[in-house]
Amino acid sequence: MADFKIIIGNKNYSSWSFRAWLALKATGAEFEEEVIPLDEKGTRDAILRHSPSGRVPALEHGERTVWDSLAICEYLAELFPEAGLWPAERGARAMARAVSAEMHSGFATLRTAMPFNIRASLPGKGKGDGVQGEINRIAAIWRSCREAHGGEGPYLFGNFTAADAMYAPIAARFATYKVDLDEASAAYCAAIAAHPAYGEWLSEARNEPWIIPREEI
Ligand SMILES: N[C@@H](CCC(=O)N[C@@H](CS)C(=O)NCC(=O)O)C(=O)O
Repeated sequence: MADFKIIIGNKNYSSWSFRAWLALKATGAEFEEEVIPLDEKGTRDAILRHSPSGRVPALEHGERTVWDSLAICEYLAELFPEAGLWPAERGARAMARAVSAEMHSGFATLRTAMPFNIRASLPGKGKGDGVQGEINRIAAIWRSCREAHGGEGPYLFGNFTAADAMYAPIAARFATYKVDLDEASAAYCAAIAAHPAYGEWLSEARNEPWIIPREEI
């Protein structure tokens, strides 16, 4: 039996689950996963059996449960320092934490206007008030991380880190809504799209049977 179990929502719709799952994949640890279909009659009780917040993702490690995507990234970074979930250099690490926290606490306008939906193709949709400003801020974050710390690697801080796990679902949203991006941001999205774990999640998302009508715009 694997040491870890991650409790997640539908792969097609749950962007917070995607973040924690990517971080867990980056550790190379074996894990089990349980998908709890969201927005069904029994969803809340099913989640509460694992996660006291009533939200997914949650990570079970023996008797311990860690909930919330960013807390899971921090927990895994402590357990698996060799996975490099945070950059080794202090300045880069501070920036990686800052941009991850900015993602975790922000971009509500974009996330509402452009629901996470892997299967959908909605070019040009989801452009409400304030959305372009948030897209611009995300692109600026990506450019500044890459310029300051990208080095030889294709990700925000060169190698794949928790910051990439936090922003990968944004790259997926930009693909769903075919958002126009500057060259550097488009190259970053292409690097994320080529990441094997990202591809694995997307293909599993496409094969899920559940449809959540309120997430379909
Ligand atoms: N801040 C939390 C947000 C988690 C969250 O909102 N998860 C959604 C799914 S993406 C959820 O569990 N919703 C509960 C529900 O739909 O019943 C995190 O980063 O993990």
